[in-house]
Amino acid sequence: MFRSLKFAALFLLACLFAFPSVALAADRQFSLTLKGHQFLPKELEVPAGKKLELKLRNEDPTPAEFESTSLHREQVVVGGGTASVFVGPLDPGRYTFFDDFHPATRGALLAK
Ligand SMILES: [Cu+2]
Repeated sequence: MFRSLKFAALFLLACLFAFPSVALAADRQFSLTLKGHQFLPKELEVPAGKKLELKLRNEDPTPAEFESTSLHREQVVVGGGTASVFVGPLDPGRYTFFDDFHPATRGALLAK
């Protein structure tokens, strides 16, 4: 299939860059948007017992900090930017989070 081992090695290397091993399967990725200092959705249902990636998107022009005491996570998201937070495996339950820069902005993960 490959003309040389060298080509095969380059191909494998290209694949590694295209699909970094840290990425989780699509069914483990969940999007959380900040807009008008509100979390969308306000409550996000996720599967319990699995490692998850929360993909944060801040559509406000000001920076935000996703923070959760129960999840032990803290992640700054610049204005107009994105960031990921990895959580879990979680026990079933409700895990609240907030924007530490705008503490009235609150939401929760519902692990089922
Ligand atoms: Cu903080």
